[in-house]
Amino acid sequence: MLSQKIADALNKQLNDELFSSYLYLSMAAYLETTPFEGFAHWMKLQSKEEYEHGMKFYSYISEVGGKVKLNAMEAPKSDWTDPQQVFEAALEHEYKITNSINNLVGLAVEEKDYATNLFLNYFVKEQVEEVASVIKIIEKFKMIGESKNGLFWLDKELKKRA
Ligand code: OFO
Repeated sequence: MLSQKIADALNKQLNDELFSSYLYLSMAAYLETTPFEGFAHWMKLQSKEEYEHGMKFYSYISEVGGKVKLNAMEAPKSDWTDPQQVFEAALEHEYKITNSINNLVGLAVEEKDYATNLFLNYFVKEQVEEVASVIKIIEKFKMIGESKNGLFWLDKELKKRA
C-alpha cells in the first residue's frame, strides 16, 4: 500500500515523464523543419521512450493499489536555433529528471517503502544511460563545429537508432 506522500510523488513523476515525451516530440517537430531527418528520428524515438517510462509509473501505481492522476501539462518550448541547441536543452532536461528521480528515491527510503525503492532502481540506471548518451552526441556536435559534412555524418548516425 502506498503512502499518500509516495503516491503523490509517483504521480508527479508520471506526469514529468509524459512531459518529457511531449517536450521531445516538440523538439522532433522543430528538427523536422531542418534538413536533418536523423536528428528528428532520434528525438521521436526518445519521445516514445519517455512515454514508456510514464507508463511504467502508471502500471506500478495501479499495481500497488494507488490511483493514477494525470495533471494539466504546460506547452513545451517549440523553437530552437539549431540542432546542437536542441540536444543541449535535452541534456539540461535530463539533469532535472535525474534530480527528481533521486529525490523520489530519497523519499522512498525515508518512508521505508522498499518496493518503490526497488521499482525506482530501473530509473536510476536509466538516467545514467540517458545523460551519457546525450553528452556523447553533444561532444560530437562540438567536434564537428561548422563542418557541414560532419553534421550530415552525425545525422546519418542518429538515423540508425532503432
Ligand atoms: Fe524518462 O528519462 Fe528522460 O526524462
